[in-house]
Amino acid sequence: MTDVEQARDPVAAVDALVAAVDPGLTSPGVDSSDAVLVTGPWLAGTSSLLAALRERLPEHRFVEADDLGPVEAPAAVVFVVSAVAPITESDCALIDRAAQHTDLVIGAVSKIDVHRNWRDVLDENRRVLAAHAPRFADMPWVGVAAAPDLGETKVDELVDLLRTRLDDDEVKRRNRLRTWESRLDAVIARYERDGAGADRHARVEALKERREAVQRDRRVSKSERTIALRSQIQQARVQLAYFARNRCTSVRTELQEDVSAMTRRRLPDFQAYVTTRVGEVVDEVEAGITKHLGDVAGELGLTAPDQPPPPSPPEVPDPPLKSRRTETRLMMVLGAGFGLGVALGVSRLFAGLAPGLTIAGLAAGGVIGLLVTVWVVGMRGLLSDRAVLDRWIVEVTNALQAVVEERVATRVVAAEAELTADLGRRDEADAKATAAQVAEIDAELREHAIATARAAALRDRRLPPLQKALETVRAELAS
Ligand SMILES: Nc1nc2c(ncn2[C@@H]2O[C@H](COP(=O)(O)OP(=O)(O)OP(=O)(O)O)[C@@H](O)[C@H]2O)c(=O)[nH]1
Ligand SMILES: [Mg+2]
Repeated sequence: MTDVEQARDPVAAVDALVAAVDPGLTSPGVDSSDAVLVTGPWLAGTSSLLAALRERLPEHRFVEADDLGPVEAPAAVVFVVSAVAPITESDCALIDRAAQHTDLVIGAVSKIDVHRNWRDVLDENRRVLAAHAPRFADMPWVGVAAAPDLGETKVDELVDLLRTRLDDDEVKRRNRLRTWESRLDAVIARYERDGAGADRHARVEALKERREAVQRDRRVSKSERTIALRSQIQQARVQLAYFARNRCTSVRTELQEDVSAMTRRRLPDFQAYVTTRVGEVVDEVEAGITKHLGDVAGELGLTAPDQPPPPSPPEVPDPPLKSRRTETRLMMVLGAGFGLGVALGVSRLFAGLAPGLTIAGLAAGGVIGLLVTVWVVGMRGLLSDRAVLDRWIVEVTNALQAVVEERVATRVVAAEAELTADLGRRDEADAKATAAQVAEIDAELREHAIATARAAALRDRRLPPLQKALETVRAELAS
């Protein structure tokens, strides 16, 4: 484009001005269009005014916000607000957005046919907007009635204003300057945001928190598991010892009951029976230990400890029944004496009652005396055997108790060692997993830091020319 053409085209002139500051800035990325944007808050009367303007100025294109292209800068913005009340903060945000690429903004207070005090509202609107942004301090304001309940439409002032301003080259120039201003503002803000890592801030914070949480969880679970293992082992020790003692006590009671009802016939098999019962108790306690330790391991998520070879039950010695020779002989003598006494008594009784039966009496006395002797000796022997067996049972069960208690102690100690080792292995695996997780988080944090540093470098490089361009544009707008 030649200088002459540039002088004729105000848009090209402004673009050239900016490019002179920074040759990289060739276009603001927004096209200057000839459309007039008519917009305003809800129910302000926008559509009515738009229709009226289309009728009065058919040579111009009027659009509502939805009809405007995304990169289209309108030639003018008519901001419609109802005369019913002054504008609010949200209306200010609306006008900011509508007029971001356009310098020519005209305020239109609508429905002035029904609101007599519309001039007060208009003054208040002017004041509020001027306070909101200095660029709106000098904007023109008009009153309109595009769809009055009675009488004619009143849009003449607005129509005249648009007619004179829309063809003004100075207005076009200022519109383009305004487009550049808002674009440069946005680009600078973006560089600053990226350079400060604002968009990454939330993610970085979340990552740091996760890192912290991962490490804390690991520490807590490690110490929790160690404490749990210790207390479970302690409990196992106490409960299993109690269980073993209990089994011994009940088997002793059971066997002692058997002894107190002992007969001669059962006597020979009794030792074998006791040996079987002792073996059963040893097996029961062994099974109890295995189950309890398996449960402990299961509860802690560890492998159940290995089962050692079954224990050998304690030796059951012979009951000391045979060593009663002297006592037996003594019993024989006493029993014989007792029998002789009975025999004499019986034969005397016969002789006294019937002297003819003396011989028969003698014989009967002898037989009865012999029977009594045998019975007394036998009874005495059985009672003494029972007492011996009772003591023997106590000895056997004491030995049994010592064996099973020792078994409990050994197996609990072994299980403690095994479970602790397993826990250590698991802790190590956990530590590895945690370290991998933390490393992953650290890698992402590093990436963010690098990206932010890069963005900061880019910002430092790009900001000075952009700021210079913005200053130039603002100076032009102010002049
Ligand atoms: N008295 C009077 N009423 C008007 C005037 N202009 C619009 N209205 C009424 O205001 C209401 C809204 O008018 P619209 O033109 O549809 O307003 P809008 O801003 O396009 O409304 P939305 O698109 O729904 O937000 C309608 O009931 C119109 O009749 C006016 O100048 N005088
Ligand atoms: Mg509408």
